[in-house]
Amino acid sequence: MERKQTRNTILATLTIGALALSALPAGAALPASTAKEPVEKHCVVTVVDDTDGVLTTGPETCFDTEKEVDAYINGNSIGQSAARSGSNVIGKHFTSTNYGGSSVTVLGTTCSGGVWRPTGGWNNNIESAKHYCGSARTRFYASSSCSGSGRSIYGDASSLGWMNNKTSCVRYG
Ligand SMILES: [Ca+2]
Repeated sequence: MERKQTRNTILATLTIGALALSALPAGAALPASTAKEPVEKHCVVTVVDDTDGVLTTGPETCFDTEKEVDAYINGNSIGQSAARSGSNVIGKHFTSTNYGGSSVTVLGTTCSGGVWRPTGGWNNNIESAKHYCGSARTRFYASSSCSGSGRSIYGDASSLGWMNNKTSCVRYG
């Protein structure tokens, strides 16, 4: 009896939850033109702490375009592209293949083996990456501790292949 009541309570909770979820799209009631695709964003995160090789990044600064990211990084006017050398970029990751979708650029100091854990919408979402670590590799792991099997790149990668949408930890160098 008690077990059944518990089960009914759970079912009721699930039903309410489902109703709440199904209400979200209807409640959005956006104009058709803005309801099609998730809006792409291009963000920059900066390493603010490196303790024992774990890179902690500060709040995201996001823009509508990559050009704005480049300008932000270079401190130049919008329209100038970022120079790879001389910047502090240690990685740039994209949520779709072929450097598409949204992007997150990681500003750090060196590619000396530090690890960064993608947070929020970046976690389990990376599918391509541009490489900024010179001859050092950048390695993508499914494990949030950057252990176990991973996929290494030594140059730009238009697809992470079997690691697409699985990265929870990135090691630079
Ligand atoms: Ca993705």
